[in-house]
Amino acid sequence: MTMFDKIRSAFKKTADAIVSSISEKELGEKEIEEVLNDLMNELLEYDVAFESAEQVINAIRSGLIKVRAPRFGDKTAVVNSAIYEAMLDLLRDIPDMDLIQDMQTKGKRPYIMMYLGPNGYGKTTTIAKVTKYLMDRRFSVVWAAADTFRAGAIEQLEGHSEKLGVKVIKHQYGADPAAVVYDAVQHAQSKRIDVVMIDTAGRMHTDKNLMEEIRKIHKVATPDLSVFVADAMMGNEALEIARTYVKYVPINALIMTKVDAYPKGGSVLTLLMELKRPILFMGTGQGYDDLQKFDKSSFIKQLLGMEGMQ
Ligand SMILES: Nc1nc2c(ncn2[C@@H]2O[C@H](COP(=O)(O)OP(=O)(O)O)[C@@H](O)[C@H]2O)c(=O)[nH]1
Ligand SMILES: [Mg+2]
Repeated sequence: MTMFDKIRSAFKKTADAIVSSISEKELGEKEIEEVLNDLMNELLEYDVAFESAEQVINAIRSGLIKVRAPRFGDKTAVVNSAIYEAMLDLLRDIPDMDLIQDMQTKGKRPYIMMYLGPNGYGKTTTIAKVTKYLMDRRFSVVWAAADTFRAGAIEQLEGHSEKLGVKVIKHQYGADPAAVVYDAVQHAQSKRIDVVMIDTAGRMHTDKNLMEEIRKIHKVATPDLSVFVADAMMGNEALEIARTYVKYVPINALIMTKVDAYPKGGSVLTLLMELKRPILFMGTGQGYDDLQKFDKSSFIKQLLGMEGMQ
């Protein structure tokens, strides 16, 4: 099982069933409803939230009703492309975002990125991956060890920094994270470093004091991009947590981690649809290069098993 296998098989089953029913006769509403009913159940099983699943079903229904199957020729392609267009249309309000393009548009040096989310979701690992991505493209990066709370957090960051050759700005454990951020930004300014990445302490959304603290760090940091790091395997829990975070700090983008270990696949679609923030990257493993740039069109093709198509 690899990423998205389950949800992909659900979409494939839908397309196959539609194709076989149009080869027998005109595509009737009754057949469509039966097939979509099955799809709905599978989407729910694979972590798509109820409201999102309903929207998907409605979009695909309106797409399929317009399908005129060719008498000869490739019915599968026609059906797949109707589903693809319906899905793309469904996501039209959610922009794609390219990190480097955003850096260039904002034109700020340093460009400040703040990473947010609960413990274990993959913030620190993702910071290392995105840093490698930027360094491979000739940008310089410095890290702010603003997780001064969890034992071992600074050492974990330093472990990555030695391998990648990145400087870490740190204080003692228990120090004010906002002060660490301030120092890191000063450092970047004086050394003309392109990007500051802020590793914040993981916190549960229910901890009001820690959530207030994140608001304060955000105020001092004035990040150009605050990223919520969402563990794909956590499904609806990640969605609820992100919804609370949004009440405290602006979240500009998402990174979905651990999609490699998550065959169900539905939470990526759910977070995208429910939070309406662009997904910058997907984490696809524990290595530094296990990072996939996200765009809606390739994502939908992945879900529909259409990767090879133009
Ligand atoms: N398989 C897989 N594991 C990941 C991915 N991203 C992070 N991890 C693992 O998740 C665990 C927690 O990551 P960490 O960066 O420490 O999370 P943090 O507490 O949010 O900083 C570590 O064991 C990482 O190796 C990913 O994309 N795929
Ligand atoms: Mg961490």
